Amino acid sequence: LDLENDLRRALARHEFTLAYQPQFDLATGHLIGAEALVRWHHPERGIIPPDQFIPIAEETGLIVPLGAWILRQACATGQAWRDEGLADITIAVNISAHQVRRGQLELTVRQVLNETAFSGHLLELEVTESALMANQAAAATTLKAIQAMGVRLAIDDFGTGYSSLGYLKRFALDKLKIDRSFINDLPDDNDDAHLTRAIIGIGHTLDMLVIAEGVETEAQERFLTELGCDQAQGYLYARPLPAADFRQMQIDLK
Ligand code: G
Ligand code: G
Ligand code: MN
Ligand code: NA
Repeated sequence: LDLENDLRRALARHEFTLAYQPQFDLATGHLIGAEALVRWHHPERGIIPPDQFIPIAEETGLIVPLGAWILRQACATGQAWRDEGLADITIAVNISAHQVRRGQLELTVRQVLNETAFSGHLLELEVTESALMANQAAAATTLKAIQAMGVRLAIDDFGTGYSSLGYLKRFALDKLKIDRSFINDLPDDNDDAHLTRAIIGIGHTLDMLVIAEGVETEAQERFLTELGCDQAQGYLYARPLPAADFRQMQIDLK
């Protein structure tokens, strides 16, 4: 079992692909974005989910070149869809704490936007609470510079980290993603219903858009719409799709 060595070779061997999960505006029903999610097609083991190799990539530092590849691939794909005349949508890319800390992120984002001609205004970076907490001063500088390119920042898995609410004020984040653990038992679970309402209130108080992840049922969708949640993503709409399937979905929705 040597995933680490395999991981080192995987980039050069083009074993990674991105899947795209659609995001919808709850008020209009319009497709507004896609979250890019990495997949590893291992030659012997088949598809390895990111939960099993992202942690290794983080420990070994391989997340830096892998993360740059993911960002470039996502922006290039987004630009290819624009070149085809498909409607503008946001492309959301997950960023590890390690990528923020290593400090090359600002340069990488700048280079990728230049190389791909993708508009910074259509790019969203999803960071976790731990990425923001790790080195607050440095992270704030890096992320502010990235926002100056028009790129939006989303706080991912909100409500599951250790952090205080102070960082929400400190970082002027653009979007809040409610973790799917809060969504799962809606609308019946009273605690989750109240927490979700409160989280939406926090997001809106700080001028953030709020998106719910892991939306699986129409009852959840209805409840979130009533609470004024802005956007939703989840199996109710679609699983993460290969790029070709996502493109076809865009054409079908046109
Ligand atoms: O893709 P899945 O549907 O299995 O994602 C599992 C987890 O892996 C997600 O919660 C996410 O945090 C992480 N992940 C998926 N794609 C990426 C990626 O491109 N970069 C990083 N850093 N994490 C990712
Ligand atoms: O941590 P992050 O939010 O980036 O993770 C996204 C993960 O959530 C991916 O593993 C994706 O496959 C998964 N996911 C997306 N929609 C749903 C859903 O409706 N239900 C469940 N259980 N998982 C989902
Ligand atoms: Mn995410
Ligand atoms: Na998430």
